[in-house]
Amino acid sequence: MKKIIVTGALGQIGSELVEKLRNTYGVDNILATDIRKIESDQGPFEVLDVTDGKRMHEMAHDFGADTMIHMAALLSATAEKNPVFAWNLNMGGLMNALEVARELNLQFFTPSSIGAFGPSTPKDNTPQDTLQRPTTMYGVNKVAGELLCDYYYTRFGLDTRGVRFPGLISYATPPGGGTTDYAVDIYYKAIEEGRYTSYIAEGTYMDMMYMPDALQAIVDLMEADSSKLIHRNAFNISAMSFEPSQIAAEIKKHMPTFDMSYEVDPVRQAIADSWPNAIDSTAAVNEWGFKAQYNLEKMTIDMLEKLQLRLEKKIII
Ligand code: AKB
Repeated sequence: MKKIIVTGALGQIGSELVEKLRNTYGVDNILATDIRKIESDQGPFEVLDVTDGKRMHEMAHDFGADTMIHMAALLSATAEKNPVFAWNLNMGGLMNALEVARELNLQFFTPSSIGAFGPSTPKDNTPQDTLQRPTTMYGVNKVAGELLCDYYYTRFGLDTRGVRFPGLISYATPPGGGTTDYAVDIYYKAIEEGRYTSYIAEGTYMDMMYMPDALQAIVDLMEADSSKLIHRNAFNISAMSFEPSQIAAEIKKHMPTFDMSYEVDPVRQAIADSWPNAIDSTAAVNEWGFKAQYNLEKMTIDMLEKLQLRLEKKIII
């Protein structure tokens, strides 16, 4: 049975991941940590600033962890607003986490992103191994992080693993500061106001995934047979690729009066334009059996139903 310490546990992925890990491995085997304090504890929780490596070491040691899942990081749009802070948090936090994992010999997971690609990367069917010259601070952090995780594996034999997440869509925890967040906001606004103004331009394709598939991918990769992993870190994974008018059309099937207009934000549009249209997940499929259950149609049905209930306060994960 694994004993896992999770950083960034109150973030968009972290909050749902902790729930899934507790259901999978048992409540007492998951230590959730975050820089913010949780309102109601559902299991072991500690306040942790990931730039404090000493405290991170103490917590992982005292908990008896054998695994670390390092999620704490700034997303693309926020990182662009404050690049120095983003470097210090994203890279400083990752270095601390890798060092703690090395010192305590923990299995290690951290996510990369489609943000690790840049304008010179092939846009369609983007290969697993390809040109990576991102033009954002977030992208620079992600490429450096991928390389660092590879380095800790080859240099120290640390069992590092990771994926390149696309935009993640969830009804449970709102995202914060990402470029792909429009694909979450649109569902909230559709239910609350019946209309949405997209900050991403029509025709801008990006990879996306529904949160249940993202969480399952983390568990599957961490459980995968190590000898089968050729890449280990930064596996391309995607469940769908769409542009704003396609998600709007899908919502309209269930809410015929829904209306979408555009007011493009040049900063987030430039980031989106530098990312692929659709990445190739073949390496993840072949090396550890990655499979997504949700496409745009199935996700939209689930998202509208669950979000409606949530906004009416009938359901909270
Ligand atoms: C973002 O938009 O910054 C993230 C990502 C794709 O990494 N959702």
